[in-house]
Amino acid sequence: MNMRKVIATASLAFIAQVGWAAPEEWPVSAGGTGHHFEAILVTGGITWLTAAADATDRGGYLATITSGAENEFIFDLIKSVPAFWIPDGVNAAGPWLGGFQPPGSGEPAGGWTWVTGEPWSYTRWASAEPDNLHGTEDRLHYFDKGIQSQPTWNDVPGNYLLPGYILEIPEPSSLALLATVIGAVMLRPRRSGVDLRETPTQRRKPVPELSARQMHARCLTREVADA
Ligand SMILES: [Ca+2]
Ligand SMILES: [Ca+2]
Repeated sequence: MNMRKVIATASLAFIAQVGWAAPEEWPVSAGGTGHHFEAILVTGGITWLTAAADATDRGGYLATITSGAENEFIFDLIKSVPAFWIPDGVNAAGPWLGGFQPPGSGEPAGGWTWVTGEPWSYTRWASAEPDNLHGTEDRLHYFDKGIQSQPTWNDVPGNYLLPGYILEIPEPSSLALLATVIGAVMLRPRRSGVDLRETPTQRRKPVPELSARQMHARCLTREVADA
């Protein structure tokens, strides 16, 4: 068992998960992809990397969004479910999505990548996002800025404990290929000796954008050197 597998297994051992509902298909007949989506609620919160590993274990991946219609379809799964949102009185932090910045990307908007390697063509950033706050934000999640119930996105550090994630499950025939592609995408460009892994000890309390300003010193993202 390699170190990556050890870390993923250790991380998953810490979380108790509750699937919110049966996966919902985005039908081809309705202009969709035929993929299924499920909002996964995680008691105590979950980091981005642990969510990504859990999504793989469930036969899918963190949701990737390449159109406004897809963004709206996914957002409808969670927009009226308070458990998926951490409000701070001004904004609300929602679940993880499958976007990330490989190390060395231009900031704040450069290098954004979907875990599947699909084109980063559509975006729905919240106003003034991505802002790479404190220089540590490189993972994507839903962020309801101003509590306006809009399907907008934000960048945050991957070690935040957000309330869950969106699972996307493709058609069965494409699963094996996608597993290979996702592995390749998530491990590609990186600085020498550094990769995208985390350890359980890096997990921190969930903090919405404003609170993050005070929490910065304790929320710095660290990366684990290649084994
Ligand atoms: Ca960033
Ligand atoms: Ca941000």
